[in-house]
Amino acid sequence: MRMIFDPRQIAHAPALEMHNGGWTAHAEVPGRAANILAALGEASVPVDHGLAPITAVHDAGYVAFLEAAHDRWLAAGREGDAVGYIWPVARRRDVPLDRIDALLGRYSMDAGTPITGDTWDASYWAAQSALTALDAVLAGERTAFALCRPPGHHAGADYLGGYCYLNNAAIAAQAARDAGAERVAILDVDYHHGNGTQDIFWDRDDVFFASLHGDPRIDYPFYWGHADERGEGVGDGATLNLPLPHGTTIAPYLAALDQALTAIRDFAPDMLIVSFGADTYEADPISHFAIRTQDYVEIAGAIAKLALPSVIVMEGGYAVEALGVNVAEFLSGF
Ligand code: OKP
Ligand code: ZN
Repeated sequence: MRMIFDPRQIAHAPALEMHNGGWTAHAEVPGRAANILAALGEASVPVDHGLAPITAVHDAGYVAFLEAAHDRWLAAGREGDAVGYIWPVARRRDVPLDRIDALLGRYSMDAGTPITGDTWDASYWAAQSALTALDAVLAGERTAFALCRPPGHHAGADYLGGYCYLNNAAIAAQAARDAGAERVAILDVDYHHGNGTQDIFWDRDDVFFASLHGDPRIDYPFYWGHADERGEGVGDGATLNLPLPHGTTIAPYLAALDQALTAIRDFAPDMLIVSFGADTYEADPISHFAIRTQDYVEIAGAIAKLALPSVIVMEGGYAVEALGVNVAEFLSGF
């Protein structure tokens, strides 16, 4: 199976995230990619597809902000990573935003996703990795794996959050549409709900979004991912959310997965994008399911039975020592 990764995805290393009222060491560390690479062996570097497929999904103002944010932060006399501290909950939408702090609030959803001097490059090349994995599948390979880091599924058209800056899965899905796939399904099996992906395709009927995740009544990202969210307008019914309780083991997980796979079969897509997070793992430090290493083969095997051309995009997974093995198990199931 083709694996895509760019070394420029490593340098992004935010120091701290806001956690339980204080700043703690950031969970989305460069060692995640190193551990996966060590388990997989060879990965090839992505082809540069430029900005167009990124701005086909993301707001141009947001992309310009993301690219310039850390320079503006430094120009404002700050040091370290750029993070917002005020969010436009009841905002004036007509006031042009000038201060970096105002922009950070406008274009972010949490304080867990700092922008470093290396964030733009890492995010850009993670997106290019997803696009290059898509190329392989469009050229006839059954499955390709994009080792995306930073992850993407929490990033919306005009916001960052949840360790995510550019939505790699959404960018690949849109690029698949633009390359001629008429219907694309995204299956999100990260522990957390893929709110950014859901938002991006919320009112569309050409991209189906299905997600299994920790119940947002008790888990991040709280404001999305509830079972009654089904899409809107022509997109009504093209979103499927399957929230699951803490402690979910493989049997109930596979039962929920079966529901998602049935819905995807009914949608009859030409292409599948899998947002894969290994943070469903029993020993993940920030998540609460009980999936074991050997279970990933079974999960992947069930997905592979769809027999669709599939692009697998890396999302979360924070038990760093076990991450590479869990990813390798998942990919072997394909
Ligand atoms: C990213 B991905 C703060 C918790 C914030 C953010 C989780 C982001 C997960 N106490 N957690 O979906 O793996
Ligand atoms: Zn996650």
